[in-house]
Amino acid sequence: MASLSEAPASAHLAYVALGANLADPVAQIRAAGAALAELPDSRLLRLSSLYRTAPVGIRGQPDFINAVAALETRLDPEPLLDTLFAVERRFGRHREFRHAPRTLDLDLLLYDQRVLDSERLSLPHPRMHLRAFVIAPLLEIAPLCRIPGRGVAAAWLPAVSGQAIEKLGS
Ligand code: PH2
Ligand code: MG
Ligand code: MG
Repeated sequence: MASLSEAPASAHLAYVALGANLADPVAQIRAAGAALAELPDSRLLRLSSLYRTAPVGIRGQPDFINAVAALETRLDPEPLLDTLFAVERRFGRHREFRHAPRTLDLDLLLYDQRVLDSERLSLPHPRMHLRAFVIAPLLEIAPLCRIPGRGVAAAWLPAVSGQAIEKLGS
């Protein structure tokens, strides 16, 4: 009989934000979507449309391309974060300074309805509800999505309505 430690890990629902504003960001985000479909012990459930968005909280940078992905994963939050960082590195991300322009940024937004605050990872992502570039693509693929401590994601649309965002055709 299998011991408890050999029992298969259970499946979790995670949402990941994708962002890029260097080196053909549309191609970067498309390729990153394909990379998310290949993550170990995980399955890509949905990938939103791509959105062209004005930089939020930073000045003098090119527009971003953003999207949000839904993943089913058997990885725990921190190992999942490690695999996302590994994908960023494969896409040539160098962490020069906070908010430096990037070829690819993958942010873990939600992991089930888990609340977590470790040195490396805060769940839910602490600023996700204040960013049109997260809320709009998230609602496209998960209209009923809830953010722990913040209520339904849709309730935050008015708060981000001043941020420039344009959905790209496919
Ligand atoms: N990411 C940030 C800060 N500002 N603005 C937009 N439009 N898109 C982003 O992905 C983004 C941002 C920090 O990671
Ligand atoms: Mg980010
Ligand atoms: Mg990041």
